[in-house]
Amino acid sequence: MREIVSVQIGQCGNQIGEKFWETICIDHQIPLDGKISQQALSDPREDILKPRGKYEVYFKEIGTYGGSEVQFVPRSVLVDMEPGVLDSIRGGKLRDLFKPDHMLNGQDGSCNNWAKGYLHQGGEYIEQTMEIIRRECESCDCIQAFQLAHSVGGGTGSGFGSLLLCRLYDEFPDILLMNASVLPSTQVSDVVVEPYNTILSLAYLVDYSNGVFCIDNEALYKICMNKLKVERINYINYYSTLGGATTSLRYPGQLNSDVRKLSVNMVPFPRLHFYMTGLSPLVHDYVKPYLKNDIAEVTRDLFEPSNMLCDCDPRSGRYLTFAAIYRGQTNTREIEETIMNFQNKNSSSFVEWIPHNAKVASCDVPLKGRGLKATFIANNTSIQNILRRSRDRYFKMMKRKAFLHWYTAQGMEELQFMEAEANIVDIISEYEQYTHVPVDDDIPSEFCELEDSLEELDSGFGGL
Ligand SMILES: Nc1nc2c(ncn2[C@@H]2O[C@H](COP(=O)(O)OP(=O)(O)OP(=O)(O)O)[C@@H](O)[C@H]2O)c(=O)[nH]1
Ligand SMILES: [Mg+2]
Repeated sequence: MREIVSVQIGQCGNQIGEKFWETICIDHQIPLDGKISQQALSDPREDILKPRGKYEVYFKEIGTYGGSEVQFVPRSVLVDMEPGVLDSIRGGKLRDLFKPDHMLNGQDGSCNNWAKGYLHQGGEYIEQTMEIIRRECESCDCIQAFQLAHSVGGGTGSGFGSLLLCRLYDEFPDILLMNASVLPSTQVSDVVVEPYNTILSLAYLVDYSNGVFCIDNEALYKICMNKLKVERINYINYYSTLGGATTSLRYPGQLNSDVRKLSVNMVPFPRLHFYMTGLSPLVHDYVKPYLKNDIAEVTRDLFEPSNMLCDCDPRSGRYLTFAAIYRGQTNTREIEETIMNFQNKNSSSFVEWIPHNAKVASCDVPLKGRGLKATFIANNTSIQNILRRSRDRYFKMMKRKAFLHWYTAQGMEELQFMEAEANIVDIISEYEQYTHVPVDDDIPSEFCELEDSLEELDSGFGGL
């Protein structure tokens, strides 16, 4: 079995994480308290509710006292530097699901300060967190990935999240590191120093993560206000992105894939691993009866800018690679043909130097109560617009060094800000480079030299 260990950090990480686990329980038919009686598990009747699919990816089974029940425990660690959010999880719908000693909270918080989350609070809690993670890994058969959920705008998710990412990278170099990272929007946030936290955190994501599933609050806000007419941005669940990406690991499908294969196929250059994610269908309930919900319609919507969880238009950039993962009754040939037609009609949107840049996976088991649904994961160069937006906001404050004293007081040096910013500027220009330059014009010089020397050799033989 190839397991995934989830870590959720800070307020945002834990709030979106709680929703994630609720949905994954529903998807695998595991009750929200994680308990199923032995009798129900051994009952051969189809109508008895039992876990379905490869739930072991996200859950481990523990027999409870007396052996009459089995407890399904999420492979999850919950960390926050303040007690509020974890307390509300302890008293909420999932109060009996998580292992109590996997919920670690401090009292003081990181005060929206990356430096506090990384240096001060980080130093205090990192060893305990790593110890829980090590134990969790020991209980796995063959762990495939870590999945980290956090925001980059606060102090804990960004600062402690960066430290943890770095430690996991050092200690588990063979295990994939996937981040579900929430990027800030001025529409839904009151954190003034967010631009600093974001740039510092993004620089770590560039260097240490293997894949960042970007969840942009700016896009969530627009989708919720304009499309779904709801006010809570958490209405859109991050299950849709990582749950989609891990579908093939959790259910047998027509075309198989797993997160490592996905990563190999999605990332042509190691630093360019910021994914734009999208969903289809993504409509208000009153529109649903008017949908055909067939492959053609779901696929068409999948490429729509308004279905992306990132506020950037994929048409303003080019697709390096992308993956489409379908849930529900599908036909692989039809999916492939539909996608190929779209690519042929919009060929300028796809880089021509990666000939097979689409990865498609499908799973016949639908999400409970849903029709056909698809998740889109794209490595599109327009993601640079989000990075640019973050950098511009950072630059305005940094020009006057506003609020910088909060960071230097924690022991940070200005140089660290400069280095992080330079890293982001570099990655923006790397994405920019692949937006415009046709690669034919850009043949590396060593190839040109090789061609010249072959020609010389040719003419030398001619003279003999
Ligand atoms: N999408 C989404 N964004 C959230 C949520 N909660 C907070 N955020 C965003 O996260 C950023 C603030 O980070 P938090 O996660 O609250 O901060 P934290 O990691 O707990 O760090 P500190 O509280 O500063 O120690 C802002 O950009 C918020 O808009 C949530 O439940 N969903
Ligand atoms: Mg917090």
